[in-house]
Amino acid sequence: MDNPADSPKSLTESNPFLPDPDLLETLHVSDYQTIYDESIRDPEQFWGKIAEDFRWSRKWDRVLDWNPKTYEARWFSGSLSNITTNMLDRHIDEGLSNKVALIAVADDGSERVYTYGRIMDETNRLCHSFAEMGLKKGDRVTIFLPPTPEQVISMIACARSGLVHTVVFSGFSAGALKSRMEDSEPRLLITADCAYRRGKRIALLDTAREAKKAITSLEKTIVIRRENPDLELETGEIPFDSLLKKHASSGFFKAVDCTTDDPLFILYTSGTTGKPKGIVHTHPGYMVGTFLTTRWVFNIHNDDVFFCVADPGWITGHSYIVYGPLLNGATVLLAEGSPDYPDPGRWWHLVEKYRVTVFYSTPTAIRLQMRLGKQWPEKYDLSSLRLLGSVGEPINPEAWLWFREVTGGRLPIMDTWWQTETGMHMITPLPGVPLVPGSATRPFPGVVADVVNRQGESVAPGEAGFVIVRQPWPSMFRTVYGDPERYRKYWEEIPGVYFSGDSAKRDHHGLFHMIGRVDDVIKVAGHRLGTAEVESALVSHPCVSEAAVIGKPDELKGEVIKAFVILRKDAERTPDLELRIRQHVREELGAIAMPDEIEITEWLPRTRSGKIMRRVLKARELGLPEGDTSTLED
Ligand code: 6R9
Repeated sequence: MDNPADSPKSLTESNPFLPDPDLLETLHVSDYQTIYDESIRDPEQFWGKIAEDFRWSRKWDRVLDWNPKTYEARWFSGSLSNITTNMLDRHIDEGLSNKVALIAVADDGSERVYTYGRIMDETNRLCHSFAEMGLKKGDRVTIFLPPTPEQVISMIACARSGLVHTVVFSGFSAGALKSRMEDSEPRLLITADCAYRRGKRIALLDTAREAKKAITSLEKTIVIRRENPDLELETGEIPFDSLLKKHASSGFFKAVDCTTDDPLFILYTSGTTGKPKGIVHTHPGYMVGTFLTTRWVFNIHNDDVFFCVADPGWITGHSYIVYGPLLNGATVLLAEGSPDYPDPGRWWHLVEKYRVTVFYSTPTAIRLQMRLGKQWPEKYDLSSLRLLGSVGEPINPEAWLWFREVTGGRLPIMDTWWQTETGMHMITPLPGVPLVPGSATRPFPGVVADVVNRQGESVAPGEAGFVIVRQPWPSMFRTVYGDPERYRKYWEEIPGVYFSGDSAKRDHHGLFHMIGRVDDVIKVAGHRLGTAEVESALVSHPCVSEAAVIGKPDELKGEVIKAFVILRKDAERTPDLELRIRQHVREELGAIAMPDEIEITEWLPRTRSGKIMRRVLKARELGLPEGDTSTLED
């Protein structure tokens, strides 16, 4: 389909989807433009007003203390707070103790239900255990768990104790877990004996044990025993259940006060170098940003049941399973497992069973459902749904339209563009605005985003450019852990503005149409990977001497990985060599990073200084013009 941004008569003029009249009556924000204009006239006043509604141990001196030289943004500077006070204490004091906070459905369909009161209770017990272990504010804790209540509670307990969690997606391999721990130097690791996927047991503890061998900072490991409650543990490993039992009557644990500089978490994400970067978020700004975006974008009210299909191991799960929804006092559905197990109706079944009102999914998942067929959603009663969301990669209009059609044909879809670094939605519709399939529409209030050229000037409508943000926003990342230089790079690419790494077009109505990354980041099924990471996994295979990786468009996953490798002279070329190399990447990084295709080659295009030109490989692969190749060596 042509990009609507290409034609002056855009879809907005011809055929936007207007909100349902019933929906309009329930909106928190009924007039986007007025609120947006107001928010931009004085962003500090705008965000300050939102922050007034939170509990603070000490209020801020300044809403924003911005240093344009170092790009350091200290939101709510001078304040003392803890995000969990606003997720738990506040709601419980307001009588929500018995309200369901979390419904967790495991791979086998078994369910566990947690009220706000129960989350508070288990969080407190865990906080007492952390204190007993001598953990102190600022210490790092690695959480390597499947999407389960224990994962959520571990995150919250760290936050409440002033500890810095670094959640590692449970699908990662020992190598990926190890490198993340080497960088963050945790004192504690929290893991489980196993995860489950499609009825299969995944030996998580073996992976964790393999990874932690070399981590000298690590003192203890807490293990959740899901399969065998009597599983024998090794020295330094403590069963989670024994800690909960031990502190059953230790009582309330007061949340540790945090300043604007105290990290809440580090989350590793891929960049252009081989080493993942530890994106650091802090309490007060992240709290205000995720609270408001959850509330306004998803139009959250007291009776909402919010289902986000991400894993809390990614930023989407941090912001829109754990922090944002619980700050809003909502009920969250957390699902382990896969969308097509035990059958392709799994998610629709969960929507029906738990009367889900807001369903936040990904383009790849929607396209997968399209492939599996309409008969699956049609089997279920989806009438509880009020609103849909999409995240992680550009959504093609066909998938957008299908998602809307199978859910009743009336629901608004919020195509939310944002990143690990931004912490919160940045470019996204609000439920009352006219929608155009495939467009993330406009910036969220308080966010000054634009599409620009290399000089930072806005490009003309219909022209592609870089997506940037001109002013700080509350839940922006504060630094790259241990690498402030890498943080500054985001602001130096085009001096003074935040450079996202994405390209987009704006149409004649100012709507954003996202295109994709302009750097060496690939999004495979919405998972963020760096070409360099995959390349270094490839060259660690004994048969591979050099490798280059590109993202190749794919109908289902958006992009898949294609790797070009040069073999070592002495490599034995067995028929299964490609497969073995692919398996090797899986072992090094995890299944999500496994290349779809390996092409063995004798030659890779390089600049005269020896850098591999992936751009040229990609152009050749796709049969596109190669662009400027003047730096290409002979
Ligand atoms: C939240 C998340 C960030 C990258 C981002 C962009 C892509 C995310 C998108 C989207 C088009 C959307 N992306 N949402 N592209 N439309 N609605 O995915 O964070 O894993 O850090 O990835 O994802 O390319 O730069 P993260």
